Amino acid sequence: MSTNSSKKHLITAALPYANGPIHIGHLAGAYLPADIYVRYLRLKGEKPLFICGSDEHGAAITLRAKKENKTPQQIVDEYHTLNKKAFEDFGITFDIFHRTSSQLHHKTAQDFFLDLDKKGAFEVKKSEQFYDEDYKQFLADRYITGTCPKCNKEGAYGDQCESCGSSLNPTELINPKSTLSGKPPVLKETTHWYLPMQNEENWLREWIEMGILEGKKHHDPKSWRKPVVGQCKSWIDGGLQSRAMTRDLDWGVKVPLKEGDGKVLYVWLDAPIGYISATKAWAEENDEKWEDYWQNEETELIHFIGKDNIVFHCIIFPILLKKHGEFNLPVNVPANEFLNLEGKKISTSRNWAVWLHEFMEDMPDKNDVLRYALCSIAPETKDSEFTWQDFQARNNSELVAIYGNFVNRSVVLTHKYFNGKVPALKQFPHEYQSVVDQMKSHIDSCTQKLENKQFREAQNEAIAIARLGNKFLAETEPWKLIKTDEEQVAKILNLSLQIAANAAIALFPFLPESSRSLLKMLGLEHVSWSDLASVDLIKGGSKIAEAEHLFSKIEDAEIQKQIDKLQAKAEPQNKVEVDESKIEPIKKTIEFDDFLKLDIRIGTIKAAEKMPKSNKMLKLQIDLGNEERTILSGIAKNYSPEDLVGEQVQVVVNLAPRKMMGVLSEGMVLMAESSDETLALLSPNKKVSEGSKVS
Ligand code: B3M
Ligand code: ZN
Repeated sequence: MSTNSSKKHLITAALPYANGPIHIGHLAGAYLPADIYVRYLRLKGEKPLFICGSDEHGAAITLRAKKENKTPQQIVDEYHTLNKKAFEDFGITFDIFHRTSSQLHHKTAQDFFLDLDKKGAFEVKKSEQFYDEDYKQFLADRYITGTCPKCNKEGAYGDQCESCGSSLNPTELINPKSTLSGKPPVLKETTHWYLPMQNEENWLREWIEMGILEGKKHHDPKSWRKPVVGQCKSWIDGGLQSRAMTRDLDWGVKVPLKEGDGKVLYVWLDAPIGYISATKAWAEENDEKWEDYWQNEETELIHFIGKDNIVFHCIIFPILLKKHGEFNLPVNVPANEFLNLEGKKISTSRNWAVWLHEFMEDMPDKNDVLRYALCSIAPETKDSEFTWQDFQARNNSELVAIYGNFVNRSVVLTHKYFNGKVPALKQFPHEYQSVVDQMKSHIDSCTQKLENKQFREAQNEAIAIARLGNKFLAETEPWKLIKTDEEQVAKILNLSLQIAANAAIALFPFLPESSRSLLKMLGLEHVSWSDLASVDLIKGGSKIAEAEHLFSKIEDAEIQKQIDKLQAKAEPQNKVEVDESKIEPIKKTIEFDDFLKLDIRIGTIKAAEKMPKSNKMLKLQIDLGNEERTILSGIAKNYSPEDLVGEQVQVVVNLAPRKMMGVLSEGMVLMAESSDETLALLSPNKKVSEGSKVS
């Protein structure tokens, strides 16, 4: 059977932002499934082109640079190198890992933009946007923070609230502030190039719902994942709108028009074009034609991404490609859902993540195991969860106890009974036909699942081959039989080794390193997917190498260390960034006697209410043990009255009473004020009796 076809495949995996390292969520979301698929295609004899690179523009990069006091170029250089290595370490076999800061990319993106502009694809419109007067610049959405209008949490970004996940417009934020000056921004007029997406609704719907493009069958819409189609439909149903394709920013691909001076292309216009420029760079290096991949209708374009990128790959980029007119649209966009970690959402800012480069330092020989564990829980149809315990169990009870054990027994026994020579058989041992049938059925399912891009189930079918072999050995017990029936043992071991070879090939896309070791052990070098299901892969009489352990057990202590590390390095949920410029200078030194003049006591808040006509003041009734006092406190923005009842607080009780807003306030409640003006009450860290002295 020849599985080689003339069809070309262009496989892309989302270009990661070069503003931070890669974590397991990224790997499970896009890179691992893409790599599994590409390895499968290569084994079938196809020559897929596997493209990726760093996304080096956008406000995510400039913000990071500002935070670290570096230039954007320094940031992208640093993370491009780190991430490229992480992908190599985990066996992600891109044909090229390019960069969007390269000249070739800038030129490609500018030409693309100019082409669309000439075709009249854009509307040039003036609008009012937020501007920082101190810094004299327009503010990218990410540069504006404020209170989320949907969930009321502070710190929402101009484009999205990370607390509730809503996408926002910067003008919707309550109390918007520029992250540059910290001041409220002003609205100022600016010009941008907009893509009127509302005009594209009809063909998009036809393309996504029916797989029809320009009257022709383009792809099978049933092959698309339901959540992907669902998200696209709900975008279209919600009404597509014009979206600005340019930004006022100085980091990015410059708008190649005189009127666009000082502006750059929107990062979501520039980044997907990165797939095209990466293809060009690869073609130049390899003496190939990039057009074969983008402009030949026979080529299948597939984008592997995470679910947060669906609209860009299924709506915006396809519109751009179609407007250009000479490019293929993707035949599938197998987006994954999210991977959670130990019960929580993975969060870069809170350092709740397993970073690939750190994993590699801690467990340098477990890269295949991580691939296996992540594929076992791949979030293909719904969010899933990684736990260290599950990782350990997958290793110890599946890879070590089943696959490793089966291979080891087969190889060791062949050495013990037959001097490492594969016993030659005169004919196939028909008494074991059912085992071979079962193996074939796992192989067929595995192939089917791979074709359908159901990698989690495909891996299950592949490991089932090893499980079958392990069971076969356990049931036939050649170690007992050897005393009485050497000929039968020869048959058993021959078949075991053939099953092991099949497992190695079927598992190759998932566990490339261990498969390579096993194939080497069995003396097989060049294998292909079409070799599968054969029980004559290793020739009788050929010599196999000594057994080597493919996997090793992971002890509890090692897992506990990882769990502790995760907890220890995690930032508290509500950590407030330190803004040094706002830390007040320390006041003049005082004498101890001056300090003793203060009488500070612990009191319990018995009642709290808002002061009429004030959004700052609360009126508190505080029990000080031997008396109750009324005290006004300016904490209404940070606490609601009902949250305060029962709280213990520190009160300066000998402060002269003051009349405020018509109420006599008899003391002062102490609190901390953080540099972002958040107020926090200073409660004792365990309950004490009312009236306790603070000293
Ligand atoms: N860099 C977003 C992300 O990393 C973006 C993907 C670009 S793909 C063209 O999630
Ligand atoms: Zn929100």
